[in-house]
Amino acid sequence: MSAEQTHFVTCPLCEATCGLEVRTRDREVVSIRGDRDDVFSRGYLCPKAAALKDLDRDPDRLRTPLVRRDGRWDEVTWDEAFAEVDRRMRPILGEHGRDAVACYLGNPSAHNLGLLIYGRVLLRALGSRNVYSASTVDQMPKQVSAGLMFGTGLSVPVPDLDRTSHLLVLGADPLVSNGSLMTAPDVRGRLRAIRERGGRVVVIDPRRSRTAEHASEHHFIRPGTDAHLLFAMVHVLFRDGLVRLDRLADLVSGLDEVAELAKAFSPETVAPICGIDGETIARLARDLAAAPSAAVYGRIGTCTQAFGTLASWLVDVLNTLTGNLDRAGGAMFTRAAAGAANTRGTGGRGRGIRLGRHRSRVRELPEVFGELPVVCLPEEIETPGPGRIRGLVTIAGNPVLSTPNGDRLAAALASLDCMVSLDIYLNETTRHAHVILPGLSPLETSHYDLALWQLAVRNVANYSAPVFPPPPGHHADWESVLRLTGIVLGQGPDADLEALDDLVATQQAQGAHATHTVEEVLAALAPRRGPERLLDLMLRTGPYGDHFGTTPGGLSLATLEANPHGVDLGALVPRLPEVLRTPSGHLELAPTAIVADVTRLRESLDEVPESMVLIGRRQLRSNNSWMHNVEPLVRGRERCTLLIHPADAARLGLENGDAASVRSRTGTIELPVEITDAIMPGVVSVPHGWGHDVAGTRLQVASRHAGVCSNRVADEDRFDPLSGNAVLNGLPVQVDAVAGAGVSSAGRG
Ligand SMILES: Nc1nc2c(c(=O)[nH]1)N[C@H]1C(S)=C(S)[C@@H](COP(=O)(O)OP(=O)(O)OC[C@H]3O[C@@H](n4cnc5c(=O)[nH]c(N)nc54)[C@H](O)[C@@H]3O)O[C@H]1N2
Ligand SMILES: Nc1nc2c(c(=O)[nH]1)N[C@H]1C(S)=C(S)[C@@H](COP(=O)(O)OP(=O)(O)OC[C@H]3O[C@@H](n4cnc5c(=O)[nH]c(N)nc54)[C@H](O)[C@@H]3O)O[C@H]1N2
Ligand code: SF4
Ligand SMILES: [Mo]
Repeated sequence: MSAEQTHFVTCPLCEATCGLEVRTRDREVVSIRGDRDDVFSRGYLCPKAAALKDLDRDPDRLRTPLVRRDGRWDEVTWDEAFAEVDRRMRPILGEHGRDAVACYLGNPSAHNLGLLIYGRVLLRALGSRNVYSASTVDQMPKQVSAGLMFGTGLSVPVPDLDRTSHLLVLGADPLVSNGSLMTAPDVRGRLRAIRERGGRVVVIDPRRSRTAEHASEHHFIRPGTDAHLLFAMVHVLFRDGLVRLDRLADLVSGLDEVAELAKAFSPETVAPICGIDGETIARLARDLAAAPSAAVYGRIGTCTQAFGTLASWLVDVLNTLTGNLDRAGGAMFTRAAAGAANTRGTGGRGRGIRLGRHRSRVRELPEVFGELPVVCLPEEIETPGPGRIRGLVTIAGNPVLSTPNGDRLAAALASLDCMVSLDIYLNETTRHAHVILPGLSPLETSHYDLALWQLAVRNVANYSAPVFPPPPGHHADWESVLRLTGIVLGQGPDADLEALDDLVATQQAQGAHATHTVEEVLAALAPRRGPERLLDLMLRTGPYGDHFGTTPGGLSLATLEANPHGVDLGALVPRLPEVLRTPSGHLELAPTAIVADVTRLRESLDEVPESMVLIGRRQLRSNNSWMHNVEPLVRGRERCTLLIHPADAARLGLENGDAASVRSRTGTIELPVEITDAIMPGVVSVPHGWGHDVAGTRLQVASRHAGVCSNRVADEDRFDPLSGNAVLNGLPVQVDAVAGAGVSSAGRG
């Protein structure tokens, strides 16, 4: 037995990017703790970090490629797997064209350096319009509003948590989710610090969430009405003369238009819609304006709803109108060390974003950032005609559980001529694949959070080498993606990966640097290959980079390798106007597309509210649909429950633990109720990602803690028109007691 070794790595499981200290002996994990010296997380971690060990040794985690033949799964070699992919994929591309093969990219691909870099390479080589991702069941509204206002899709202002004196949170529960579009380890500690320095945390949520419990103030809001509330706050700012743009005055376009639009949304008008009284709404606006510094922050609850883009836009309108955009303690732009579109070129002006460059075939929904709304995926597979999807590659995604009307999608997947899944489990989605290409254990993968450090509350950079060497011959995800690239390029199943990788590196090095030739750049990056070579390129040509010697002392991957606890690049700094990439060079406060959608919001003022609506919730010991096969995380009492208010429970004759049914146009689920006044009357909540009672999977633990899939009742016909994002919160549903199913059903039928 050899000596113990200590590794410092960044946890890849969620957006908080905690630094971990992983002790190992041989191929065994001895312990996982928070890395106290991590420059960002300072020792913080959540219960999921320890589950990395269980995930690593989970016997169900796939370790060999699988090919499905006559309803049976055969373990095959990598060469056999890619030969099978080529055999199935080639005729589709040849006979039906590029659009006949689709891709779906799931959430973990945003936490995976190799997939972030090489995923794009595959998509470009494939050239299909049928690109889908978890983004349109998540943050697409925020990307659309940020893109239109500031010029790139990831120019999302993040709350300057460590300096703000007032934080207004809508539709987020960072004490449970550990934060999103706001990369910040230990949100709990950071929010506590706001209150300890005399500031306030105000939470708007239809449920008294963990975050709400720890806040200074919480208000219930009727789901899906955040845009109404935020517009009314804008209304108050204009009405009471509280708008102050300060140094942004010359940069902002569209101020008068916003003032005009807000007129229809007085606090008194929206109060009955939001379920918050007019005086409270006015006070929320005045408090925000009066705070020495303040940030408005909205997340899943404000995105995955009918007015997702409008709500996301209004969050930053409020940040701007109160003088809090781009100043310390307000909502600021991260200046990431690598990969950010808003650090490329000179800045201050750019091409902006264009939406709807093409449309989906069946419903003609517009493209957003090169992808189509995932609510279109089932119909694009089912509907005959030219351009029909016949082949699908899923990359680290489980859309059967994560996207609306998963049952319809599952049936559609079963009809594909070729489905290839890059995944570490045989689950509800990948069971429909013909070939599964398993990625590595997270402990066998290097990590640099290319996407999420673009949204961090401090500027940080941190690289982790793999804890364990990958098993010999096992492909990392990026290598599988590169081999698929070879296949869609027509080079067959065994294209020269080295040559392909060199080609990718050469392309990325072109124009990457002003004073160095491509050959010089490539020579400087040698002998690195794969994701490390491209990460080094991004770091060295990034805003803190060494520019291959031109900026001595600047960052490179070598710097990060020498600093295993990360490199702190400081608190966020003001970046306007340099951060902008809009064609006008202005901050577009009233983008045309968004203004046009305000009509829909105005019309909703006359609608009669639904009597019962469904929302979701996240759970600390869970990660969307895929950490449920880890025993320590699912142990204990049933967690897939329906939260319901006592008044609603009484009306429906439900008692704690009784079974209730939740029905919508698309389906019905049955689950036990948990009666609580933490949820607003007229609202019920079901967590997503459950529903593991599906035959043909290899999830021994998860199938014993199956729960039900809330997306059975999510309707693919409900989406935010600007972003194509699915509506997953505020869904109208019918709730009933399930006759005879409860334990305490005395006196009821
Ligand atoms: N009703 C409702 N639905 C929702 C949401 C909601 O709030 N309510 N939230 C939405 C959100 S925010 C998101 S992000 C989506 C998530 O939607 P998806 O990304 O489609 O689903 P995940 O559950 O994250 O599934 C991740 C998959 O990746 C696999 N995987 C994990 N690590 C790796 C790896 O390193 N390599 C490979 N190749 N595979 C890996 C897992 O086994 C799993 O199959 O769900 C959305 N769905
Ligand atoms: N433990 C854990 N952590 C996670 C995940 C996980 O599954 N488990 N998933 C990760 C992912 S992929 C993401 S995207 C992030 C998401 O991170 P968060 O956005 O913080 O996600 P939630 O915890 O679901 O919080 C959403 C809140 O919105 C509220 N809400 C619902 N509808 C509305 C509405 O109409 N208006 C308002 N104002 N509020 C509403 C819900 O009650 C809930 O409290 O979390 C990430 N972190
Ligand atoms: S909060 Fe997120 S990043 Fe931190 S340990 Fe937990 S899962 Fe990992
Ligand atoms: Mo997400």
